[in-house]
Amino acid sequence: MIPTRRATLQPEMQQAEPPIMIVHSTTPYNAEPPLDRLRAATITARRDFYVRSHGDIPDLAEATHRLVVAGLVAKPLEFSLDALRDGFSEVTVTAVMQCAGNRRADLQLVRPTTGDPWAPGAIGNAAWTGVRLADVLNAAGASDAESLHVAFDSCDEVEIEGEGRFAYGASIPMAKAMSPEVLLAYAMNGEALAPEHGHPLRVVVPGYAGVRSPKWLRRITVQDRPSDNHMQARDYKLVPPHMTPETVDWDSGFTINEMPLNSAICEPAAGEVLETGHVTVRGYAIATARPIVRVDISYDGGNHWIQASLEHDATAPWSWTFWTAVLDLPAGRHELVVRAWDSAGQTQPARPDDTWNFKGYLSAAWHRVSVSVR
Ligand SMILES: Nc1nc2c(c(=O)[nH]1)N[C@H]1C(S)=C(S)[C@@H](COP(=O)(O)O)O[C@H]1N2
Ligand SMILES: [Mo]
Repeated sequence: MIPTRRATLQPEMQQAEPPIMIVHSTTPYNAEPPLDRLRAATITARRDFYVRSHGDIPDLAEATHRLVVAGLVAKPLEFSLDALRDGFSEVTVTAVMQCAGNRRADLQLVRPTTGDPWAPGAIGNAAWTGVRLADVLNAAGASDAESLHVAFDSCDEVEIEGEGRFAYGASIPMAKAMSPEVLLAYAMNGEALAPEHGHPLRVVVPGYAGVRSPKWLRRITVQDRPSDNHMQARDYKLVPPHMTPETVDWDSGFTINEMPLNSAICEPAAGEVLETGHVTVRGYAIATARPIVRVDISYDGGNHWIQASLEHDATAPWSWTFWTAVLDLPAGRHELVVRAWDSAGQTQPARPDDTWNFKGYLSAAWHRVSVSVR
């Protein structure tokens, strides 16, 4: 048994400035920052970084932790953290981590779904430091055949009704595993990984849903099929809208890997009462594998649009785009709306109704915030 602890009660998790989080559950610990905190800096500080955990946070000692690399490899390997650091070149990749359930609350306005009602805060951007997964796989003599999968096993235990208790696991296709941005990370924003983010070692798969970035990593297996872990096989798939928890056929769903184009208004907050005059609207936009080229803001529910100014670090392709628009709003109620465009001319669906699914995944419709001006 791995010793576990309650995330919210641990003294080592307490920080100088106490975090102000919206806590969806304490056991397991699931929390997201208020949106003005999320928009405060392009690199999200630990105190403002969402936490998505399916079980208790394991208490792992870096000195005794080991990573096993096995399966379809010429030479199975085992590493301590020091051996990983000494054996491979260290790289830092700035990348967004985002939950497939980010913005689920909007889908729940259409019809109920399972899962926590995440606002647009189940996302954060960090500078992840570690070694390339590809380098470790190559050291083990893994084949890079495109039909292979790289499976990960973690130290935390998850309990699911009807499934019992099992260790968290997931997998990614070999082609992504061999991509240079995919890391085995031991640091986040220049500090050792925090317990809630996977200390001492996690996977970071930029562009993919957070579920494919296992925390508290203990084993990598190269295999000819995706992981058979519950998280990979019977969860985190997009299923058609007619399916329910009772009728779901997981094999007909598609695995959520790359995340869709999305954007959200972080300021002003929903329901905010503003003074007449200039109103600064701020938020984020995110695309996968393509840049955000335009962000439109509407002040009247989507009839008229203006273009926001964009802030993106061209050297950080896996980072998000912050945007800002200044509006001049007369007195009254206004529905602010955002939609982003990527360089392939794709944009977000207008209504959450069009993408509703009972798990509440990939909520990416135009984000709407109602405010009043007096
Ligand atoms: N071992 C393990 N890894 C995990 C999870 C988990 O519960 N256990 N949750 C996943 C999910 S669904 C998400 S969205 C991200 C969240 O990462 P964060 O808590 O560091 O923000 O971790 C992923 N990795
Ligand atoms: Mo997630």
